[in-house]
Amino acid sequence: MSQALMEPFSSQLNLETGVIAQAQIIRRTLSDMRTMFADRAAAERILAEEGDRLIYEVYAVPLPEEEGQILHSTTIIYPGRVGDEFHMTKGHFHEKRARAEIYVGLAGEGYLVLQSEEGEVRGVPMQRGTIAYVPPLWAHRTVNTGATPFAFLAAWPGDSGHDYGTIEQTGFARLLVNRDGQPTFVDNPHWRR
Ligand code: PAN
Ligand code: ZN
Repeated sequence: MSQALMEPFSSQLNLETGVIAQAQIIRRTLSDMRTMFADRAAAERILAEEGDRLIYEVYAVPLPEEEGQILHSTTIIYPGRVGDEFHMTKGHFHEKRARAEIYVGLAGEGYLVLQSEEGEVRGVPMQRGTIAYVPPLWAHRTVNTGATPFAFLAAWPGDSGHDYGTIEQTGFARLLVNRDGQPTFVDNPHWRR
């Protein structure tokens, strides 16, 4: 069977900021995630008093989402909190649960937070130079626990797909919050399987 040849290409990544030139940019603001932070009253207060707030950006290299491709993008999470909870991504399972992913830390500091279908949670600290591995079957989210933008590069199989609905419904069982200036995992009061 013959397959059409794709032209090789490269992209330019700014290693200090995480910005990829000529990428597709997705911006997620607080209003996109208003029910995902545990302190929903704090989210509504920010929206009413400050207006909407940029939480994170994704710079994606455009590629077909199909088997055999390696999709890649960077994520930049801006520093801040909603209530005590640090700014974070929405988080997702891969639709094909058996698809893994690699994250490479570029700037700032944060955590990769993973959750199994059974609700077990793990946290992997990340900084510039960290290679963090998301094994098959784990939902994953990243959290900026620092005072500067947290940026990382991600690469994953082209046929993974993204299941956001499960996490939107259940949330993560544990949250990363600020306790006396330290990032600390606490139980999520809204958690339900
Ligand atoms: C990452 C994420 C990115 C944004 O590239 O898509 O960090 O997070 P959400 O997709 O949860 O909004 C990845 O895990 N791709 O599979
Ligand atoms: Zn993923």
